[in-house]
Amino acid sequence: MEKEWELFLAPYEQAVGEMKVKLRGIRKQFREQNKHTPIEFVTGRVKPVDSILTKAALRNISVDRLEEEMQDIAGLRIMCQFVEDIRQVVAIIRNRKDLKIIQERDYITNKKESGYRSYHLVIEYPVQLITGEKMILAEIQIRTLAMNFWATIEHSLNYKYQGAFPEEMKERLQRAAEAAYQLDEEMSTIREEIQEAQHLFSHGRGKSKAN
Ligand code: 0O2
Repeated sequence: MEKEWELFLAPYEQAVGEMKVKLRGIRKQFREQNKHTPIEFVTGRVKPVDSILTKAALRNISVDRLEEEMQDIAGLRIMCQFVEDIRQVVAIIRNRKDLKIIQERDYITNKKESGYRSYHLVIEYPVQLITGEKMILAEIQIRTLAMNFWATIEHSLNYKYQGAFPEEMKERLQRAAEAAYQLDEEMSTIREEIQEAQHLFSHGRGKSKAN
């Protein structure tokens, strides 16, 4: 990689590294307290230079405006077991003092035409450099394991077909997205029933102890 790009991307690498530690820290705290963690796992990446250049050309972003106009050079992804966990993760992130949410895109309520579902946050995150503080834009994608399964496969097929899916493939992917949605719904129902049963059980136990 050219030295100039390496220098440009260094603060983004730092931001992604720090954010991964912090988001994994949330998961650790839930586990330590024996609570259901809304975060199953976290990944992060800095966008490769060739992807930055392709996206910049596609969106008419000039290279000297990348810092201001490309929001996902630093990208974090949070995977959750249940759809309900996503709201909880957003609420936790909203409460943090070390970053600022500047945009939210809810592709769960409003899924994309492709079938893509995820909750996106664009944040401002300050990194401390030897030259002082630098504000970095980063995108956090929050999704269930089922949404991630779909998006990962669709993304790699997209790469293969360069975004120009044959109509049949497009329809199949839309149907697969619907199946992933149904799976999330079903899992939520199962979860609710388990929670209700646990509540009844502990309530019942409490009662018999009192008697
Ligand atoms: P990468 O790093 O290859 O994932 P838009 O103008 O709506 O197209 P914008 O403004 O860039 O998009 O922001 P958006 O939609 O909030 O976020 C774009 C990112 O969301 C993409 O990044 C993907 O990671 C993900 N994404 C959005 N739509 C889809 C989709 O249909 N399928 C899949 N698999 N992922 C999607 P990039 O730029 O593709 O980069």
